[in-house]
Amino acid sequence: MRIDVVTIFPDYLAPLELSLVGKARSADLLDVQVHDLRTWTADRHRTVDDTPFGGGAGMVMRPDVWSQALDDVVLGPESVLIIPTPSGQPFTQRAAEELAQAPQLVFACGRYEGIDSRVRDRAVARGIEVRELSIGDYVLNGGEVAALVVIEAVARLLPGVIGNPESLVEESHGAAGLLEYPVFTKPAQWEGHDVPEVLLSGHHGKIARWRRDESLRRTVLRRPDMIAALDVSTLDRSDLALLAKHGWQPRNGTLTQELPAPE
Ligand code: JCQ
Repeated sequence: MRIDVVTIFPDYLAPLELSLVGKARSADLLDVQVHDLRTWTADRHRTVDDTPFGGGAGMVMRPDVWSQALDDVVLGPESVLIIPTPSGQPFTQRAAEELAQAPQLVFACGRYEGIDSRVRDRAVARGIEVRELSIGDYVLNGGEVAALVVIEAVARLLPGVIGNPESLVEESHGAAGLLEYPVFTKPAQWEGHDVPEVLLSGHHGKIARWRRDESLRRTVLRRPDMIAALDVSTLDRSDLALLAKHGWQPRNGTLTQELPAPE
């Protein structure tokens, strides 16, 4: 895969030299190029922004500079243009899996109040797939950190990047739709905290059941939205019994939470 990042702060992308993404690049599994948007300015001050039409605080990134940059960087009709923004669709593991199939990802990292909306419209009009993505409900100063997040989530899905691909199927936000169970390593007793006995038992059936229960319990407590999204046909009787104890009842193929009893 080829990834291009266009930004006014190329140094912000330095972590792409490190760790898993850095190794994927060294192994030629991934080609990452970071570009300074100001390369495509035409004036002496290398201006990338201007005041917003309609008034208001802050500045907006100029469409002419961005279109010059994207015309040079986007390779073809299979490329995906990603614009990190708090007003984008939520970035999820499913989105990472889709993006991992593309031959090229181009990240347009905006700053100030964002990029003139016609940059997106023009790319769409030219048949380029554009994804405006949010990595969460908070505001960053620019798209660079969000681009790092998306790149790391996608890079680890590329063939050959992770040694044991088995570890990609069991983890949180995998197909099961549940959070991961808690994990432990040696020593079995540490500072008065013991590893749960079942994990030392060698009884693989009991261990699998315990882990499943812990995943369900965690998801109930931390992410009720994920419980509501479960497909009941993927749940066994033991799952349903645990969920019932937490007030979740199957109804029409999904789960609904019973109302707390009135006083
Ligand atoms: C991404 N959650 C927050 C901020 C405007 C393209 O326009 C803008 C981009 C940003 C940077 O992205 C975020 C963000 N997901 O702040 C403002």
